[in-house]
Amino acid sequence: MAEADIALIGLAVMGQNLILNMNDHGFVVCAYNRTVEKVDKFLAKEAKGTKVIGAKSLKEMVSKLKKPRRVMLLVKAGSAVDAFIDQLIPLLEDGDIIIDGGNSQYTDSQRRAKSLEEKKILFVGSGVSGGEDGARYGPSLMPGGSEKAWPHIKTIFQGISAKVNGEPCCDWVGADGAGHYVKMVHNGIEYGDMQLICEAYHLMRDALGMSEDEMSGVFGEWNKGELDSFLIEITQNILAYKDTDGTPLVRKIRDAAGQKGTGKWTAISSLDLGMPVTLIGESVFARCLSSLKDERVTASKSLKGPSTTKYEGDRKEMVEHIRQALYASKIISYAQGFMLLREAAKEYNWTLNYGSIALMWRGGCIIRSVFLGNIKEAFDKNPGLTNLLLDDFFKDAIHRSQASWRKVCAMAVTLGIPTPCFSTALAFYDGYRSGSLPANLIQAQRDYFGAHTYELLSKPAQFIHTNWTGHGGSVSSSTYTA
Ligand code: 2AM
Repeated sequence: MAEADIALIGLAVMGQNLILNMNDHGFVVCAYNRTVEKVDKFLAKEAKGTKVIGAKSLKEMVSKLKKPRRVMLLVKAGSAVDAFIDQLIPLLEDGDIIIDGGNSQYTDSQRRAKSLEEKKILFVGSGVSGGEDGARYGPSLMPGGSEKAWPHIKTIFQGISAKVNGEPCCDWVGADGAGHYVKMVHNGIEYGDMQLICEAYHLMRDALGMSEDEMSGVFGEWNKGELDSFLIEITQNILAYKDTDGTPLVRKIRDAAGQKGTGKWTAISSLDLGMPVTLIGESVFARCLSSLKDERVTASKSLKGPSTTKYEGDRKEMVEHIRQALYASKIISYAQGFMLLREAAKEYNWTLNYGSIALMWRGGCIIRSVFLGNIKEAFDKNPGLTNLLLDDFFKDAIHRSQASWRKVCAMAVTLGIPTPCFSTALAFYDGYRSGSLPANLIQAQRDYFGAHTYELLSKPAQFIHTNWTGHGGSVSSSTYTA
């Protein structure tokens, strides 16, 4: 009997929690897993007393679904997704929907959407963020793909997603891989936010000599203002957390950061599209540098820095400067993230609604913050906004905080404490607001050694070659574009 609203394949914790979330919202879910025993286990334990049903084969699962059939995959990204899609195709009919809610690369979603649409099956690649808790009680959902699928999944998706002031943190993102692309940029921004918090922590710890409890208090204060966000909140809690011996646990954790790749993908995409998303790039490299722990320990014994890392001025004032530096850098990071989204939309023919993307990130996900509400307002006010920095709210905020931001970067450089993201954000800001950069000299150098030509300020779009040395030819290189 066709009784289930949706099937969900993949009973790891994210899948299980999404099923229970859907059940809470009145949807009947049919659960399936490659290792079929997990279905019975789930029904007998976590899903006991719910309306969730199970299936022992894909055929049985499909037979239990209302039409058009909705099948959501929450399995390991990569070949497992393709394997399930291949098995599902012969079991599905025209207009049925396959949703991939895993951590897939957007390029895979682009490929899958195209090949499934050729088979008249609708494909949705959806970003799902918020971790286990989000999946259970309200994730941020970023669905993209075959737009015809949206009316059939909208009620379920917006029903189970996080809400902010009653508005769902889920909306249609765009065609083919747009959902997974937006999720990827979300993760890149998450890398940046985390690194910015770490730089603030590093300065407070090493330059200001603050204890974990003191720093926890500072993050608690920051969380009451414009930096109010999930990541600041958990940082407050982490710093306050004591190990069994009463000392802060964070102090004992090896300072070598792991990564799963989504930050790196964002950086790669920004290089591919020629967008200066410098803060996310630096945050990925900061993790890479941290993971060279043994090399760093060796180097620390021979490479000298300034004689002290201690700041001698007013600590309380400097804490406020650091807060402002963090806020300004965060504005730059999001401005860069949205620059990347805009360029990707152009490249891949997506119609992205930037205000609605900000709302999707406003709740449910790891980067959720009050700040994203301000971004949504900026795009609501002006959907054609070319850069977040040009919005009055953010422009004023940067103007207010930039003196502090410069002080913090100067202090970090003087004391030899690395702040790659604070610093790159400031360098970007100063570059972006420069009508004149020294790239005229780069053009001259390129023309000098490679006859790559240049344009004159007075004659843009006319490419000229100069014979700089008096020898060599006056023939320009027109094919060399590296
Ligand atoms: P399993 O329980 O049978 O291992 C997270 O790992 C989820 O992805 C699990 O539901 C897991 O199924 C599934 N999974 C991982 N690799 C898979 C593969 N190659 N084929 C099918 N499912 C896979």
